[in-house]
Amino acid sequence: MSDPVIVDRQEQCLVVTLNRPESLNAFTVEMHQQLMAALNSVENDPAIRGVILTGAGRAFCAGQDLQESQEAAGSSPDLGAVIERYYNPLVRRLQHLPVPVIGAINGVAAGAGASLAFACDIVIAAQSARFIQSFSKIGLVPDSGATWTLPRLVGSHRARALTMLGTPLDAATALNWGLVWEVVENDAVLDSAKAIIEKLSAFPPTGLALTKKALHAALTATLDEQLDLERDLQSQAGSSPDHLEGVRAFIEKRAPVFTTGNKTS
Ligand code: T3D
Repeated sequence: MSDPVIVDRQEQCLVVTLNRPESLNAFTVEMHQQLMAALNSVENDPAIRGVILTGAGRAFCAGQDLQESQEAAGSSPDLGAVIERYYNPLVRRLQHLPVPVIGAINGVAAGAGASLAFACDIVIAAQSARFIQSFSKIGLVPDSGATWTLPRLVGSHRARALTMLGTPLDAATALNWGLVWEVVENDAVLDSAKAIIEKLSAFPPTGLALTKKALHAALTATLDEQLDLERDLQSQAGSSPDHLEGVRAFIEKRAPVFTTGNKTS
């Protein structure tokens, strides 16, 4: 049997592919474990400048594997415990990774699969992508951060309709509503994501990592808190060798040579 997650290091980019196409890449425990191990590996490899998350076959991810859930149902599992053990750490991991995570949404993203897409830093969608908050249809509440990300991305009322009705949102509407950065031809989604990481790899990583941190904090901070945070992060960014090199290169009208890896501390 093939691995439920394929990890492919391509130069400075880590391509992580959810690989259970026969069940639309639905999450099993094994898949969670392999995905987390892949994301953890980024911390130990300062040369990695970005992660691409995508799916094998025609789907991105159909959320929790309901077959596996049903098999476990005999022992009446507490779904809150499943969330605590697997889904919440995953969303936190993505948020706190020091490199940008690009969601290459190659097809349908349903349940926690859609929530996972919303948790990525930049989302590229194939024309065939659909985002479905399927939880209501099976009597669950949206999880993996969707009740937090979705209202912030599309506004409270659209978030309510999407989560309560479970209506599939097509790629064009998702673009229009600000859920995705770009919609591309189906077979171009991975290359578009790689092109973004290639572009980002030319920039100093510390600044990008701190930008990610600032934007995340902004979602819950007051303006005063955010101004203070920007000051502190700018102190950190401004004292990095890459900032000095960037300014020097600009003044000397030459290409910069950045030397820092993806660590921020
Ligand atoms: O532990 C916990 O439960 C707590 C955590 C919850 C987090 C969650 O994510 S809950 C939400 C779970 N996900 C869903 O409810 C989505 C279920 N899937 C669908 O609604 C549909 O499959 C899609 C809308 C995503 C796609 O529809 P369609 O018509 O394109 O494909 P299909 O025919 O329904 O699915 C193709 C195959 O994938 C099919 O298998 P088969 O018949 O060919 O052998 C189907 O059973 C399988 N599949 C799709 N989604 C799942 C799945 N198998 C297991 N789990 C799935 N989530």
